[in-house]
Parts: sequence; structure tokens; C-alpha cells
Amino acid sequence: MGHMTKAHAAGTLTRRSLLKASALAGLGAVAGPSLLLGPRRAAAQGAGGAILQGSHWGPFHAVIEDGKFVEARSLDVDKFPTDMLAGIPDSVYSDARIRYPMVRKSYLENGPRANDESRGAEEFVRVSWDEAIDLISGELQRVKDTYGNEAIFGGSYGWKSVGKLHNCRNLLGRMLNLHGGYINHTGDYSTGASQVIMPHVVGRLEVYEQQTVWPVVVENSTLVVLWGANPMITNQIDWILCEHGALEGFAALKDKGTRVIGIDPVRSDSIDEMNAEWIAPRPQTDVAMMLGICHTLMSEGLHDQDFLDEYTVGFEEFSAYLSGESDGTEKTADWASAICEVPADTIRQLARDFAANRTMLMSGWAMQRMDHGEQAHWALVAIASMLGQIGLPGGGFGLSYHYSNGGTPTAVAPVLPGITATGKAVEGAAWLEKSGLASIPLARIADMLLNPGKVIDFNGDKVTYPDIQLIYWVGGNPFVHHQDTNTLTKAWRKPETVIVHDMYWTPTARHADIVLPANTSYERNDIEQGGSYSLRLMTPMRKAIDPLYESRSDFDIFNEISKKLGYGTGFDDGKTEMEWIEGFYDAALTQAKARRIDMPDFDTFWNGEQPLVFEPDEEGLNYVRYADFREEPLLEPLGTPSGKIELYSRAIEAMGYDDCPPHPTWMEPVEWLGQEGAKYPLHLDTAHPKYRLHSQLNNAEVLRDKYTVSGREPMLISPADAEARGIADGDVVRIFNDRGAVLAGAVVTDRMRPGVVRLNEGAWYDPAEPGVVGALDKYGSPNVLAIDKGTSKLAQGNCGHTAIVDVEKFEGEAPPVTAFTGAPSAG
Ligand SMILES: Nc1nc2c(c(=O)[nH]1)N[C@H]1C(S)=C(S)[C@@H](COP(=O)(O)OP(=O)(O)OC[C@H]3O[C@@H](n4cnc5c(=O)[nH]c(N)nc54)[C@H](O)[C@@H]3O)O[C@H]1N2
Ligand SMILES: Nc1nc2c(c(=O)[nH]1)N[C@H]1C(S)=C(S)[C@@H](COP(=O)(O)OP(=O)(O)OC[C@H]3O[C@@H](n4cnc5c(=O)[nH]c(N)nc54)[C@H](O)[C@@H]3O)O[C@H]1N2
Ligand SMILES: [Mo]
Repeated sequence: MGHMTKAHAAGTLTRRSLLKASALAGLGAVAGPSLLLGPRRAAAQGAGGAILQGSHWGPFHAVIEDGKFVEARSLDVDKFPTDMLAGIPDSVYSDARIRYPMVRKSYLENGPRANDESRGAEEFVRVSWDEAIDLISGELQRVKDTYGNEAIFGGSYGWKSVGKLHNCRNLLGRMLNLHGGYINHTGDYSTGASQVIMPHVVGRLEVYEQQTVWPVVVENSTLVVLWGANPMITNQIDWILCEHGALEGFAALKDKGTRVIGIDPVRSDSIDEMNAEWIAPRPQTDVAMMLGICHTLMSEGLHDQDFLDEYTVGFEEFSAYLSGESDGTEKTADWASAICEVPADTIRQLARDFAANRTMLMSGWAMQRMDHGEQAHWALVAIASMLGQIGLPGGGFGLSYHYSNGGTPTAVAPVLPGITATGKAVEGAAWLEKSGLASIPLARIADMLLNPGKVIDFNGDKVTYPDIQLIYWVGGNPFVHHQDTNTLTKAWRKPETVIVHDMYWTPTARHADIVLPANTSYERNDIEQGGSYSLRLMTPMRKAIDPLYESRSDFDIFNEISKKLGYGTGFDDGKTEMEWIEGFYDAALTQAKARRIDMPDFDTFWNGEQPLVFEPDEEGLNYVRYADFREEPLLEPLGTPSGKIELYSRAIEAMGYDDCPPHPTWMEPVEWLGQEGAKYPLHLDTAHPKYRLHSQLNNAEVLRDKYTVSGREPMLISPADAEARGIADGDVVRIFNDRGAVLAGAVVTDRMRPGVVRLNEGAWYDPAEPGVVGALDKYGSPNVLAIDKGTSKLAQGNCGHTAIVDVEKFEGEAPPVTAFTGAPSAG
């Protein structure tokens, strides 16, 4: 078959349906002027004018005028290019760009530990590259000699940039492994709770796996539920290159007129776009609502006992909990309603509708990014098990329809290898590579820094915190992504040295001792594949412009440090950038040959004007998740101890955790709106932003112009809550709780359930008094307000969505935002 022909159009998708979808107001996913509605542009300009590149936002042509990168122009293979492309050139040239190697003044003058309270506050001094490399290699050696490698934290979590070679996190790990090792992290902020509990429940990670594909959903599902998912927005990006296939899927679903229900305290862009029925539970109470649905299914005899008998274990224990036999409380719809504030009749009707239809329960991840977050997806699996549609076309549940375009049919394509942290090839998913001496659950980082030697529970194990003296961070932004910024500010003072590479003066870079300017992926050569599940695309990422100022690639920086430390060619294996890239391609080519997949030679690929496009075969087009297990439960058992879906887990029971019982259970979060004597009246929803990838592109002014209010991050609030506080649309407001306070700009909108305000994650922390614990954040980073607590002893995931707050109109003159102005000093 031909694998490099035109992009595959999923299922019943037609060009007409795309046009229709794109013309609809409110579809955040459909980009502006360049797309669909007008005549297509010529695919590529002449050589030098437009250079094929790639990003988390999709492949694009970097349009170069007079040596300047002026436009990231979408390609025809991308049917739903994102508005965020417009922010790419803008961010590259933004004032926030780090220009030179920089060292905090007193650190440079007095050495490690110098005046560490001024981290984040003090000015930086420019140094030469030679000085910077000397300083860092000397410091890595000193810390190793003095404290051992266990004192070096290289866990460095974050979204970096795409590219198989310039994978800065793996490059950091590679350098530190040469140097004897480091402390790594385990888990991530995305699915911290779910990725730990799902293996106990269904024997797989689940959250990062292919979904029943879109053509099958469109054809078979008669009811689709977006349960705490905003796929129109969150599918704009991919962990690797984005190909936006799920947006084609949703367009086809809409075209068909399939019924969609959205369960979310916010009427999201996706709910609007899909014309979905909106059900708005009180935040953090979905587990109770799910139990009410399970109870209704059971009491009305709508559950599939045959499925439960054959494919699950533990329904007996779980049903004893539903009936109240085990704990004295019957989990009726009325019981659930009192907690989640969705009318009991609605809960009962949902149960009946789920049972009467071929129902696909699509869940996002916010629900597990909160206290006791393990329970939500377990309870969802319980509903799906009782419905008995798991493994049927268009039925069951899916935990990745909103992420990296899950459900886009998997193409027949080779897998590109990439640079590894250990220097060894990685079996299976590359991000699961084990590297380093030990790992801590990453959302416990502040706790780790503050409490060396402390022992915590984690998924049946004990983890002892190391005593960290050196932090090395590349490709992540903890001063934005980690919960409770003020505690982090305190914790961050603890190590003797903090080193950061970034392209931009992020809040994290500002809190370092040594800051190095990385170049962007548009200033170096690389190669990448996309999407994560579909493997539909492969593209060269050809250097589009020369590195700005004195920026260098992380590869070159770590290579120099490694050489300085005496590791010779241990880091680069004696190969150049282009030799590495060609090597990755050739490995893919070898796989392709063995599988009879057409692929051109490297030169043809590298000089191509368009990405390679791979097509799915019949198997890919018809994939139904769990169909194999349903057909052959004995031959295709799940990876759980019983081989079946576990609605009761003996393994979890054996751990004996009070905050993670052995079956899906409602437990009150540490703080929530229904709490007796709740100290603050509003819940803070910190969902993912429409015009950013977390904090990336916050420094792009063209995008900020679309969403900021008075130059600040927008805070969405219901008309009732705004009126009660005398807040008008456009006002500067102060959002606060015991953990801190931020300014933001009010957007008064009926999209918000009363009692809930939204401030998106990823907003750059902008302290009015830099480095000071408790400083007012002038721009609006929600993590100043979110709690720093593990979801439970099982997963220790983050609780970014656990925060109650109050809001008031900010009186007086609001201090100007300075987060995006660049170095906090000359240079
Ligand atoms: N309250 C709350 N908090 C949350 C969330 C939430 O929902 N609510 N979501 C969480 C989730 S799911 C996630 S994944 C995290 C995201 O947290 P992060 O992954 O830390 O967020 P990013 O903004 O993507 O940070 C990536 C950083 O890497 C830099 N970078 C990019 N490419 C390169 C490179 O080649 N070299 C170097 N040296 N640097 C590079 C970018 O400039 C940027 O500063 O946030 C989490 N935090
Ligand atoms: N544009 C864009 N896309 C992204 C990202 C980005 O930063 N920008 N980040 C990517 C990453 S790393 C990740 S992990 C994923 C994140 O994917 P998700 O975690 O699924 O995304 P969120 O936006 O945090 O939350 C999804 C929806 O859940 C709702 N929600 C919040 N609390 C509750 C609740 O208590 N109950 C219910 N029922 N719903 C609730 C939110 O209002 C939101 O509409 O997105 C990815 N995609
Ligand atoms: Mo994430």
C-alpha cells in the first residue's frame, strides 16, 4: 500500500463536514484565516523561503523573510491547524528571550549557597560561555565529591520541545549518567493518580494508550459523554508532532448528529462546539455522582451481570458498598445529589440513558488531578463494567480521547528512535525509560527539598527523600507547574546550586543561580514523528534561522560539559547533529523495509517540502480497545493479578492505605465546596489553556492580546458570583486563600457554574516582590493558590485542581506586569 499519499480522512468525514465545522463560531480548535475557507496556498515556497519544521502544535513551514522567521504557516496535511502557530515566531523574538549565559550576582561573587534567600530577587551578571561551562562542570564535580550523586536532582520534569535528538531532558540525564547518576522523578503532572491506579484496575497504563478509533466511534456510538474533558482545546497539541486527527473525529461525530453530554463545572469550548447537553456538578464530586449512577444501574437491574461475572472481579464487594451493606450508607442518586448538586432525577436518567445506548465515556484528566484523584477513573471503569460494553465497537470508556489526538487510527509506520538518557535503546514507550539512581514521585518535589530523609508511602513501597544540593532543570517550568508556589519558593532555597537552561526568562529561570540560553528547535536541525497514537507523520525539522544572540543547543552545551568533566566522546558518541539524525532515520528505514513500508532515502526525506504521511491499514481503521480481551478473556488476560478488570483490588487492600481503599470510594477532598465550615466560598478550576501549551507561548504577545484582561490572565466567574462581589467584566481582581494571592482580569460569563472560578494553568508567576514568600502575583498563576499534597499514599499525584479561594475587586492602581520583560537585570 502507498503510505505517503494524502492524509487519511477518518471514517465518514467529508470535506463538507470539515468546512461546516470550521465555520462554526466558538470552535476554538479551528484556526483563523489561513484555513479551509479560502483557497489553499501553494504548499511550499521556494527553497530558503519556507523551511519544513515541527512542533507540539503541528508541522509547519517556517516562512523566512530577510533572515527573520516571520510566520509558522500550517500545512495541508493538518486539517485543523491551531491558532497557537501564530505565537511561535512571536515567542522566538520576545523580550523574554535569554540572550547570554548569566549568573546570579552574589553566587558569582561568593560561590554556592551565597545569599540563597535572594534567589529570584537578585540581578544576574553576564558571563562568557567558557566561564559558564567551567562553573557548571566544577560545581557538578564538587557536589559529587562532597555529597555524592544522590545530592543531584536531574528529575527536571516538563514539556521541552519536540525532536528526537534535541530532547533536552534526555540529554541532561545522559550527561548526569556519565557523571555517575542522579535523582530522577517518577510519574508526571498529567496523570499522576491515574497512571498508578489503572495498572491495578485494568493492568495497563490506559491513559497513554490508543482508543477505540474514531471511524468506529462515529459509526457505532449513539451517546458520547465528555466527562471532565475539553478535547477541542486539549487536542490542539501532542507530546510529539500534532496532527489534529481527533478534531477530524469530533467533526465527523457532530456531522452525524450523535448525542453528546458534557459533564463539567465549566461550559467548555467542546461542549459548545459539540452542541452537547451540559451537566455541571460541584467540582471534585464526580466520584459521588458516578456511585449514584452505579447504584441506579444496580437497583433498576440495568447492569450487565454476565459481563461482570466473566470479565471482572470484586463486584460483590463493590455492590455491598453501593447498597450500604458494608458502610451503612446507601449510594443512591439522592445521596449523590446532595454531594454533587446534580438533581437526583438527572443522575438516574444518565444511568438509564447510558444503559439504553451504545455509550462511550470519554474522560479527561482534571478529575484525577485532585485530592483522592485515583478514585474518579476507577469509578468510571466501574460504570463501564456495569454497562458491559467494554470491548464492543463504540462502547466502554476512554481515557485519552482528549490527549494527543487519541483514537486517530494508527498508521502502518516505523517508530523513530531518539537519543536516550542511558545511552541504551529503550524498549516500548520512550518516556518510560528508567534513568538515574532513584526516583521520587515528582509532585512531591517541594516536600522532598524541605524534608531530606523523610519516608513516604508510594504504591506499596516506601520512598526516602534524598538530601538535594544541586538542581539541574531543562525543559520544564516548576515555578509555574508545581502547586503552592510559596512553599516551592521556600523549598527552592534549600539546595546550594540551581542551574537552568531555557530559551526564555521563565519564573523558573529567574529563580536559578546559573542560567544558560538554549536555542529554539527552529534554530537547530532535528527529526520528529506525529501523532503519538496515529504515527501518521514524520518530518525533518530543518534549521530555519541561526541561533539568536549567544544561544546554543542543549546537546552542544551538555556535550561541552561532559568533555570538560573528562568523559570524552561518552556524550556525543563522536557523532555530529546530522549524523545522529540520519542514524535515527536509518533505523526507521530498516524497520520499514522489514515491514514493506515505503520510505524514501534520507536525502530525499530531509530535503522534502512536506512531512511523510503514513496510512492506517484495515486493522488500524477498525481497532476496538479491549476487543481482544472480550473475545478471549483467558487467552488475552489483562495485566492485573486476576487477569480481569478489578473492581476490588486485593493488592491495594494489602497496602492498607486509609486514603485509597480497595474499591472505588467517595472520600471528601481535603478542601472542597461542600466541606463543613469551608473557609473560602469559591472553587478554583485550573484547566489547560486554549492559547498556550502550559506556560509555553505565554510570552507571545500576539496570543496574549487575544485573552488577557488588563494585561493579566483572565479569570472566568459566573454573573451571580461577580455581582455578589461588585465585580464587572474587565475589572482587575485579587484571588486569594491562605496559600497566597494573585491578580487577574475578570471575565464575567454564564459558562461558569456559580461557585466556581477558572484561572488556567501555565500563567507565568510574576511576584510583586521577587523571591519573597507570600508575594502578590501580579499576572495570575493559579498554582500560587493550589494545594501541594499527594493525591493519596498510592499515587502521590498532584492536586492542581484542589483549591478553594475567594475573589475581590482590586482597588487602587494595579502594579504593572513584568513577567515578560526579560532578564531581571541588564543583559
Ligand atoms: N494547577 C495546575 N497545575 C498544573 C496543571 C493543572 O492542570 N493545574 N497541569 C499540569 C500538567 S498536566 C503539566 S504536563 C505541567 C506542565 O508543566 P511544564 O511541562 O513544566 O510546562 P511548560 O510550560 O510546557 O514548560 C516547558 C519549558 O521548557 C522550555 N523548553 C522548551 N524547549 C526547550 C529546549 O529545547 N531546551 C530547554 N532547555 N528548554 C526548553 C520551555 O521554554 C518551557 O519553559 O503542569 C502541571 N501543572
Ligand atoms: N491547548 C492546550 N492543550 C493541551 C495542553 C495545554 O496546555 N494547552 N496540555 C496538555 C497536557 S500536558 C495535558 S496533561 C492535557 C490535560 O488534559 P485534561 O486534564 O483533560 O485537561 P483540563 O483542561 O485540565 O481539564 C479538562 C476539563 O475538566 C474540567 N474539570 C475540572 N474539574 C472538574 C471536576 O471536578 N469535574 C468535572 N467533571 N470536570 C472538571 C475542566 O473544567 C476542563 O474543562 O491537555 C493537553 N493539551
Ligand atoms: Mo500534562
